[in-house]
Amino acid sequence: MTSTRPDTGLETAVRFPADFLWGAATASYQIEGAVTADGRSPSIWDVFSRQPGAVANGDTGDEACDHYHRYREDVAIMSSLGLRSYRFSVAWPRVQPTGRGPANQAGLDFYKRVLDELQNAGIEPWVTLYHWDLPQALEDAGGWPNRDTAERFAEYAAIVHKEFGDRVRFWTTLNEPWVSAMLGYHNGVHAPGRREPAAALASVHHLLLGHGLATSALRSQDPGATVGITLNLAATSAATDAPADLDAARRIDGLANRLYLDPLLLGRYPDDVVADVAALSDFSFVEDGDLETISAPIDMLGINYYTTNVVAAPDGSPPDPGSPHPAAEDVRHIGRGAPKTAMGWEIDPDGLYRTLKMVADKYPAVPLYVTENGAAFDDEVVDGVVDDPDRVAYFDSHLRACHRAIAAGVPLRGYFAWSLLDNFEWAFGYDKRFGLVFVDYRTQRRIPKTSARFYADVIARNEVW
Ligand code: IFM
Repeated sequence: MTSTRPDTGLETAVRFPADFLWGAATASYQIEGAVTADGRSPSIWDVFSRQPGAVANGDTGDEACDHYHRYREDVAIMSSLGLRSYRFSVAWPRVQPTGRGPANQAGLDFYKRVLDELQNAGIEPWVTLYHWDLPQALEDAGGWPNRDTAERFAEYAAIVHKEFGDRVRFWTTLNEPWVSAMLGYHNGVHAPGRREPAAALASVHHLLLGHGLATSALRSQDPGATVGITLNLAATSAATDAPADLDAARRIDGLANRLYLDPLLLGRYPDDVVADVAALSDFSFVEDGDLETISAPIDMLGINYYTTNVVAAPDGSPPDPGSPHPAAEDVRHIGRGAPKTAMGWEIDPDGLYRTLKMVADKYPAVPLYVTENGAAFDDEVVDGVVDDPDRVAYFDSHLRACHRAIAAGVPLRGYFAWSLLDNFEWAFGYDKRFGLVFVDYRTQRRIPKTSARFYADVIARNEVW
């Protein structure tokens, strides 16, 4: 067959269900550029990325992959890979520049053009409504720690859905609320760069409330829409069976996974996590009826998976000032000694299996999608070619983990590679490349990597062989 099969020693072909949805994902600020075009206002990332030292090399999303102007070429690439679905996010500051009030038609029109192109290519669009580019005007009014932002998000969601609801079946409200809350408001390594633990916890609630309110707005406009949310989840285990290590794992699992899964799928915040953070917040931001709104049934849950957490009890060393975990900055994060990606993240395909299984076993049944999975490596162009065997092996092993999960009864319905293109990797700027397709940022030339051919083969065959 083709030459892209990695030499993993795992030569058993694993076939996916016939209707498995194969896709790739991107996000608006990471690829679009054109940050002042057609009435778009600044987002928190436009402002944050200009703060000295906030982003590697002082990079910004000003140009990014210039997808705003090159979307036709990009959809043609998707077509050549045989993608069945494309998951992208809509930039709130294009649609509602001040975060409230009437829509900016010119901003909506850009996404209409993208949808036209996808429709012509027969690629199913999957819209994420919020992938971190909050209009700066809303941050100036308090940002996610402010309850009104949840209401504003639902209003914006309704505008986007009213415009595109006839053409878009899959709707993700939020991408990775943990990142928005904890990196944005607790350790401040993401926009808006605040280091306010209590505000971070309020943000968690208002993000989830925004999800619930938006879900209800979408449903009232179209009861047939497929609506869900995407969480970044990571199976978390203790370094040893010592009770103190097990308790450290409980704390991090609580903050990283259960603080989101429990309210969304069980309708309550986990008591142990609320107790762990009691010195920071009394959760008085939770109002009557909020948890009913947050836990209204969803049609699917998106899971973004990159790596796992292995943790150990505090050992008396100073707490990590950069920790994203409020009231758990003293927990130690231990490596397993596995190979790492260029992000320094250990490669643990079995962790994807465990994460999917954990959700399927512990929570009421809901169709699952891996809405992001992928790896950054230090790619190079040699003679016009980008050969990325490490990324091919990463996809191969993680897809096999997905297949194992399906075989074990997990209702996994689709998989989206992160990312279609190399792009703006937030605080790491353009240094980290996650794409199936290499982007030369000087010329905007796109070069599909070996992993793109591998993934295209997987899709065409509906199997990893
Ligand atoms: O690039 C990000 C994406 O925006 C959200 N999920 C994780 C990716 C890799 O860090």
